[in-house]
Amino acid sequence: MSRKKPGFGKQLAELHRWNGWLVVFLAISGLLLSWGAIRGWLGEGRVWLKQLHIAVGVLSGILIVLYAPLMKRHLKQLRDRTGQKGNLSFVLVLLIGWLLSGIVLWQLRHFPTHWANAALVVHDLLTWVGLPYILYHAVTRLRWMKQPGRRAIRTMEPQSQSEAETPAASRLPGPTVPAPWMDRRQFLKWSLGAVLAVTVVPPFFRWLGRTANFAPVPGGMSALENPNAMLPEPQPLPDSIKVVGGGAQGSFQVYTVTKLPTFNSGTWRFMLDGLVEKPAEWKWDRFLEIARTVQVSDFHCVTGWSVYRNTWEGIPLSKLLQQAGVKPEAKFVKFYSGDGVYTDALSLEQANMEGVMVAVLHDGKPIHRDYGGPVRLIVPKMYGYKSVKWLDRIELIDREHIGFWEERGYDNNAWLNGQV
Ligand SMILES: Nc1nc2c(c(=O)[nH]1)N[C@H]1C(S)=C(S)[C@@H](COP(=O)(O)O)O[C@H]1N2
Ligand SMILES: [Mo]
Repeated sequence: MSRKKPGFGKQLAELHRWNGWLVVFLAISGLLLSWGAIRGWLGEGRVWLKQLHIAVGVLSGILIVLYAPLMKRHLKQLRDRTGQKGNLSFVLVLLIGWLLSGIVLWQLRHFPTHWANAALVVHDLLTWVGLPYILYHAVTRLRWMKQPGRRAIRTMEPQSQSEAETPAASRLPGPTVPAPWMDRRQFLKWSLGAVLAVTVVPPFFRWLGRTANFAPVPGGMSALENPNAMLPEPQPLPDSIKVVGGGAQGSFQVYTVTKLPTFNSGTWRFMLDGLVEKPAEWKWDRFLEIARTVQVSDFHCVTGWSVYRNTWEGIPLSKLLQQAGVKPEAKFVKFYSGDGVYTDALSLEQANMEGVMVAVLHDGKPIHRDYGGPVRLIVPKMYGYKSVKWLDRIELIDREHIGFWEERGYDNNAWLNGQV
């Protein structure tokens, strides 16, 4: 210990301090990014926040690299302190796990699609376990908790013993002071633990339930629980009834940038207009008369989650366009959501790709309101933000349209990995 090179301890302390602040920033920005309810509210800020989160993550990676050469010596210093060694290893596993899964999520286009899903599970799991731990570690080590002089209750003990001999006037106010069963520090530790348990454990289990939901849910979501009052119910084709995909694996997140819209079959309309020979508008019952087909496809969101083997039933977009008669000037297809805010677009060529579908049923059931029902777009070869929910209008246009998220920084090229 005495031969310690001057500055080693200081170096470690500096690294620890910087790392602490980076983790604070990463925790706050990460929680904001994963909070579905504020997606729309953050808007463009969300894309910036994500970039910043990535940049700070890279910085923390650099700190790990800087720490690496010091680690051997640090471990030697801690050789008799098992607790601190355990803490150190746990924190390193956390940081490296976050870093590696973060890199996959950042560069998800360059990895197989199921890697992103695994990385997201790891990133989330480490957060649910690691963040409470780090919070606890930080708070219990704050200096004010260690000051013994602040443990005021203990200093009262002798007074209560000598109570009998003391004149009434000089007694402590009130009856005898009971011996404390817990000192201030213990009390704070336990209450902090309780607060963490209450705030972190339930969302963790909800998350676990969602992640573990990799088996088809028997019965799925019934139309009765569906807040959209769309009658008649669409009658599934035999392939939908059979659920040819075997049932979706994974769970959709409920993404929306507005309040969840609700529809009813009395007022709902679907429009196909713009540069077409035969513009059309359908009511719900007429819309259900258009011939549908069934396809099985995976669904991927750029934030990392996927739902595999969805059985979608709907109208192939190419068929709808063919029936409407696309005018030669038309170059792009614009999609409008019934939420009144969200839009996106595809080139005519992309819109005519196989699998692009105006979907009405998922796994043989009407699409639930939360997931874009009664009608949503499905573009299996592209990231989920092209799959406009609550689709109620398709317009043929002659120039490019930049969609909701693309306007806020998402790549207009939404092809899944490996394609351009
Ligand atoms: N109207 C509307 N459509 C939308 C979105 C949205 O916020 N509003 N989010 C998009 C994104 S980024 C994804 S990944 C999928 C999510 O579909 P889900 O909410 O059914 O899981 O919908 C896409 N379509
Ligand atoms: Mo997404």
